[in-house]
Amino acid sequence: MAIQTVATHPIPGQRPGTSGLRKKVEVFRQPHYLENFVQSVFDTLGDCAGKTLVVGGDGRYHNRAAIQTILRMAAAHGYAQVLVGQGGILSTPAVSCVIRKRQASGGIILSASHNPGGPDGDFGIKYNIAAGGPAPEGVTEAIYRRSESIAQYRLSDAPEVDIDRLGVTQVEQTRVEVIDSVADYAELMRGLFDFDAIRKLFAGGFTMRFDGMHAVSGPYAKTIIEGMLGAPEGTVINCVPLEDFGGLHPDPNPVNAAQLIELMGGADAPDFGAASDGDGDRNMIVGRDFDVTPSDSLAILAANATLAPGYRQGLKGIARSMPTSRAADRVAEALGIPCHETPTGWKFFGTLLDAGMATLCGEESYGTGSDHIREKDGVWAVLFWLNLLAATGKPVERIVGEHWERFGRNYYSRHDYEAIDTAAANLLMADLRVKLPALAGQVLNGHTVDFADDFSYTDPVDGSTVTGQGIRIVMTDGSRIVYRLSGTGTEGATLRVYIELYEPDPSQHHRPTQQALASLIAAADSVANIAMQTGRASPSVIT
Ligand code: G16
Repeated sequence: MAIQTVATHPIPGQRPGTSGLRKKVEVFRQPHYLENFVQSVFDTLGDCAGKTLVVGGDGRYHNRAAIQTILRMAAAHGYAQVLVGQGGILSTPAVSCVIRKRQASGGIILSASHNPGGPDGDFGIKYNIAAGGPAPEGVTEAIYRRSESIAQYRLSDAPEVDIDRLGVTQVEQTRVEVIDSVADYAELMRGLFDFDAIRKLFAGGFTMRFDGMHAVSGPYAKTIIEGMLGAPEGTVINCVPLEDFGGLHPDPNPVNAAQLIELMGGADAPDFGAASDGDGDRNMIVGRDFDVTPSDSLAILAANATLAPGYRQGLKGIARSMPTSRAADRVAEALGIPCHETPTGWKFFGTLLDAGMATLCGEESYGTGSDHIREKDGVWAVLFWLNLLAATGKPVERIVGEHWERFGRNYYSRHDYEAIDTAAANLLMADLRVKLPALAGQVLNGHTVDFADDFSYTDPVDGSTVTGQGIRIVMTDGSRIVYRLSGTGTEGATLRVYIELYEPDPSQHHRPTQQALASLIAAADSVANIAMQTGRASPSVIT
């Protein structure tokens, strides 16, 4: 074994987005591409000697090859220990859990989350810090700047490590341990939820379908839901992670998880349905012929948190991303706790969780989580719902209906215009910014604008400020229209339009969502000239 130094040159465009660096697989397979980025991470971190690094991914195409490269590079940088998930598999929440439990200095996650996999799909990489969460902006920007001036990288020429076999291999001075992908995470879940009550629920004939979408959560759900909680075999479907996710799009929303939605709408629907995404940090909750919006899910978990043993002592606060509906704000108000509004990106919750200012966090993009780790957590959210169903004995639809009766309903929808021309998307946002000052006081399809701005955020813990985080038009009746460009796409630009309407009247709580939001949807289109500026008559995806 010997450590080699390889000459390289900067490759443009290695700036991490909302959640790490995501590109097409073919981009990542270019010579030096992955190595440059990993070297930039190690250079930014400084001395790695004596430290522990966690490495794992969602099992998508290129995961195994990338892990071997990272192991050789970590060994060349003097890490004392690297912990790798068996088969290269670790869900994003499991990486966060292992970093925290084993006091690692950080971790590298290989995933492009919900983006499609396979040789023609996407790949991604991100660095998580010692607290277990995604590196904050300051760190990701430093990594990017380093990638712009990189001239060499170092790696060992050691042979490949057998990552399918549990155990220890020595690579240079580094102890590489292949660990069980599920064990630490499953143990953490057992401590948070009432497993006895959930076991009784299943023993009593309660039925469920969890769709792993051939992505990373399958093994976690199988071990915990079928194994530890005794749900019958077949409860967890599509549970083997595949390099191309079996051709499915592992984005758990009613559009991409159509198979589950159809099942839940049929005569033989199980009592409860759930799905998770590529890397296991997102979740979708479905009742019989009824899907729960992520914003409502956050609010409902918050309102009922004390039913779960891990949250019995109550919540310190709630945090949600700006475009997420304000349903959680109403719960926070009733509980007398703060509700923080952050930019999109789980990384913005980290400081609030570390400082004990928030216990639960959530995003409209099917992400929910808590201070148990520093990532959003798909299986955790499903177990929380199971705990809630077991404790109340009520079906999903009733729990949600009763929540609306108590707090009012925040009708909510997101319209995505995917893969549009980047210049056109930037122009649309720039034009909107120009219009902002004149919007206050205007009446848009019956909704009076209270204020309109481009969201900026100052972190109350570390004082860091970010600007340009999305345009919001807030109405006096509590409705909102929000526009922002996605930071996770890999093709052109994706415009996201988020529409929210607050309805306090219970007699109006059961209208079709798009119908209830129609006046705001039309206003959103005309204010931004979406059809004209993007050339698209309608959104590509409505959730
Ligand atoms: C990531 C971030 C989330 C964000 C989501 C969508 O999730 O961690 O905080 O809400 O992307 O971001 P965008 O609207 O910019 O596409 P994931 O599950 O993709 O890692």
